[in-house]
Parts: sequence; structure tokens; C-alpha cells
Amino acid sequence: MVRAYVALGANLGDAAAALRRAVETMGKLPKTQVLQSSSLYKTAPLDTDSGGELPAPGEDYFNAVVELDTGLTAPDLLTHLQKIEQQAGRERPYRNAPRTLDLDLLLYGSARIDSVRLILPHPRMWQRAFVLLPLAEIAPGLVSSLRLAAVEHQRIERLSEPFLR
Ligand code: PH2
Ligand code: MG
Ligand code: MG
Repeated sequence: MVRAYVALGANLGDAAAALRRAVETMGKLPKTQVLQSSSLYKTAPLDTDSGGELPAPGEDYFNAVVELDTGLTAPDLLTHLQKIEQQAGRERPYRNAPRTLDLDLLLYGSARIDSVRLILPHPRMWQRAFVLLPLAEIAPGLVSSLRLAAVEHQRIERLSEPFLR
């Protein structure tokens, strides 16, 4: 079994419900358990291609991160995550477009992968408060205070409601 971390995001439709459903569905994937989920966060939409500095179109996002234990390979896990996105009505009209559900594989054990389909660790995760704050909540050892300080200007609000299950 490998410890993996997945970032969830959505800003179209009932985004909070989409995230909740996605956590449930991930728990039912073959050879996979959800060990922990962060709180739910409300975050400013960012164009993360620009280093996370520029606003992106659309509503605020709901974001969260979950910790999985999985016997799936990283490419198989990615395939399952993409299927869950599609079942949630994901469309990709343009880059960074508002979306009903985005599931990004952040870390898969200590794997370092650089293929066309999958890069691990996720190459932009360190620029994103909407990834680092929820990740630090469930895996504080993975996110240094220096990393957190680098994104502290990005708008993010932790919603008080608990998230998992
Ligand atoms: N995802 C993006 C681009 N910008 N901004 C926020 N706040 N949350 C996201 O999940 C997000 C984003 C690309 O996947
Ligand atoms: Mg993404
Ligand atoms: Mg994605």
C-alpha cells in the first residue's frame, strides 16, 4: 500500500457537495481507503500558471485535500480520478476554466515521475495556498513553514464544518 495525497477543487454548481461525493467515491475505489480529509476551504480563483499571483475567472473555489492508502499504481489511480471528474460533469473548455470537479494527484509515496500524463510530485502544488493549507492540516510534516509563508498572501478561508463523511 502507498500513501497518496489528492487535492480536490470545484467552483461550478454545488461545489461543496461535489467534493463530499468525490471523497465518498474515492473511498470505494479498488484497493483504496481514505485515511484522512482536511477541512473544506473557500479560496480565491487563481491563475496558477502565472505563479499563483493572478486572479482567474469564475466564482470562489471550494478546496480540500485527502490522504489515501492505495494498492493501485499511480497511473491507475490517476485514471480512476479522471473518471470521477468525468462523472461529475467535468468539461475542459480552456485552461483554468471553472469546473464542477478537479482531482489532482499531489504525491504518491515518494514517487518521482515525469511522464507526459503524470508528473509527481505535482509541479505546481508549492505555489498554491489552496493545496498547502489543507495538506498541512492532515500531514504537517510534509509542508514546511517556509512553504506556507510563500503563499500567505493568497486568500483562503477555512470553513468550520468538518468535512470527512
Ligand atoms: N485550480 C486551478 C486553477 N486555480 N484556484 C483555486 N482557488 N482553487 C483551485 O482548485 C484552482 C484554482 C487549476 O486546477
Ligand atoms: Mg488542478
Ligand atoms: Mg486537474
